[in-house]
Amino acid sequence: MGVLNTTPDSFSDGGSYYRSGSLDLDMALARAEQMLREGAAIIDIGGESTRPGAEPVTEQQELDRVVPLVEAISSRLGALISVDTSTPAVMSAAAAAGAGMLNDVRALERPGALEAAAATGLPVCLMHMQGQPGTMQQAPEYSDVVAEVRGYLQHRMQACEEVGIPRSRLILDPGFGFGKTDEHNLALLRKLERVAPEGTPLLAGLSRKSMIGRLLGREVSERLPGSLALAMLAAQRGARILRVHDVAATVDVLRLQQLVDRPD
Ligand code: 8Y7
Repeated sequence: MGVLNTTPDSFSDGGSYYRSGSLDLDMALARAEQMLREGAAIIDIGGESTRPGAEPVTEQQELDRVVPLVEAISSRLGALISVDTSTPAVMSAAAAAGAGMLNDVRALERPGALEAAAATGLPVCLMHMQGQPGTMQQAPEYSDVVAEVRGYLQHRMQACEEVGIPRSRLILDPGFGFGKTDEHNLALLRKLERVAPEGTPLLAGLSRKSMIGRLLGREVSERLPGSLALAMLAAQRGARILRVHDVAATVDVLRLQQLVDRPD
């Protein structure tokens, strides 16, 4: 899954598709096309930055950023598009514009999100987060992070099933860096298989994250080697989808991992 951010304030590729304050559709399309050429199977499009301190967006701003891009990519490139949103109206509009999957860092907890997601009929990624984006890193606390994340995701799966989103349409994600210390993130990665019940696919987002910065002392622009190492570790522990910024490099790593780890 390649990341295509449409927010002017994303921490890793912020503003790159903005020209005098508005989204440059052609540039964003070119970037999506490049990621597909490099081997991405899914393009993840988001219109709300979850970075601490990011400007809150209105529903209309999110719609304006996301919907035209979903429309352009689905009609011109025919790619599988995931929409990173927690907003019910954006879920409905994105599905109508051709999105093939929903990615919600709030696991459909916003009022109306469960029902809106169910009505689209699309697969949904449910991510765990402790707290809210602005303050989640202040003092994350767990007694058993793996058990708590797994328990939360199981609860959300149940809530989905109750509104008619079957288990077979769900993907689970421990939410690396979302209300977690480095120790929490490391424990979740170490025990990744235990985060999801057998048979439910796992998604992992580790690309360029600040845990790499802290553990290795690296700026965002220096985090590719760390990102690749964590991508491979996650794949070896059962992650089926990796959310990444550097598609070509990650595909190389995964091709080799699969050649070595294939069942004999
Ligand atoms: C994740 C994510 C982000 C993640 C899923 C970043 C939108 C922060 N991270 N979605 N989104 N999982 N499912 O560092 O880990 O890219 S935004």
